[in-house]
Amino acid sequence: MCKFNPEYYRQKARQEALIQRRNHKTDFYNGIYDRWQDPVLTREHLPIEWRFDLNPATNPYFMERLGVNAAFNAGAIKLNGKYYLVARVEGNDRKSFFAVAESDSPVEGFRFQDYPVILPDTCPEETNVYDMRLTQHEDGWIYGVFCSESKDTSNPDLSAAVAAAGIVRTKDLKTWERLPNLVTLRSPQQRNVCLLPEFVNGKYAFYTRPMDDFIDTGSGGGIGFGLCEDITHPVIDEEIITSARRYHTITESKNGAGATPIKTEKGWLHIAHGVRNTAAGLRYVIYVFVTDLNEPWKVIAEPGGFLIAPRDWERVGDVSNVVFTNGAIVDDDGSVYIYYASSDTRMHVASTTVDKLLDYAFNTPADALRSCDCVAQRCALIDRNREYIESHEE
Ligand code: M1P
Repeated sequence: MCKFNPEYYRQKARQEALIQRRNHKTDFYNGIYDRWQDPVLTREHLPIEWRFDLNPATNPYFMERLGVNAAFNAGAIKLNGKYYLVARVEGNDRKSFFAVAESDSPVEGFRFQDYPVILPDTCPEETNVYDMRLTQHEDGWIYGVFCSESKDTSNPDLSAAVAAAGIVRTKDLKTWERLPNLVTLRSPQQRNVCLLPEFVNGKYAFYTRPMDDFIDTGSGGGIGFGLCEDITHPVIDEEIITSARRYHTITESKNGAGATPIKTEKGWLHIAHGVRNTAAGLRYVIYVFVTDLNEPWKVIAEPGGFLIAPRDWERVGDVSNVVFTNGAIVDDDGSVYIYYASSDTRMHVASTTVDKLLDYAFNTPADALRSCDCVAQRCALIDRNREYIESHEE
């Protein structure tokens, strides 16, 4: 009998071509960031051995035995010169898990490691895990904060669930120590929680997302901020709202922390997500705000509108009309790579620089909140441009 099914070689070759494909900037232009043509991770990047039984004796038809539906919402970190994405991989069975992909390049060539992340199974009620944010903390650990989802056993509704923030830590992205889930005394549920890389007043500082419910944030007013004394018994009492939800803006339905905040000379740069409702369902976009370096709960700049919204084929996927980020990498030369998923299906990259993002954050007008005032904002821009053109005419 043949050692491998011939299809194995075909699939392997296709995957190798996909991984080795060169990526290119698209001609999309807004002066703020570049969009790259090809997704950096898709379900087709998942190793063949994770999906197929390669033994022709037990798999004569070379069937996919454990299918993978999507690879998306990846945390990101650069370590020892390599770019790492810790992706949310979703099996055909709807359960998500984490898997590390690495590359020498920030925009192409990501290859999954040999095995998925093995999380210590310390939480028997946990059904699903997803959306890890990675923080290289000044205490020397790399923390991964993610959503830990369980069935709400107090609610007879079959779909009722509870979201909490799970915490792991590692030094090498290979061995992971699980810590207890974060307890937020004043919020029943949490998702999109992210750890700041530095202590604040000697404490661990988290951006949170207080929620009354699993999907709806309810009375949760936006992205929260809270301090915790001991990360091995993580408890947050008070949560202060930083970037607030607002009526008729991109954050009306909800918002949430995205990539781990980037420290800059002007403040902590946040690349977060905002959600509004539409007749076609929720629409997720990515936006920016900056918080004060010394008081990181205080927003000091928040440009109006979105930074990245779903475009073209990004609009379509398992949960359409969604772009979502939980990872970005800053390189030594100030380049920023924003890793974002489209429609809960695949991962893309957009590239920019810290300088451009700060210029964008501090010089883009804030949301004027009313059409009338938005028109005034736009007319002011037109006036300034007309003046500029007139004064520079030959
Ligand atoms: O389906 C869109 C996103 O929905 C959730 O985000 P939020 O809690 O802000 O609604 C998350 O489950 C995320 O994984 C998902 O991409």
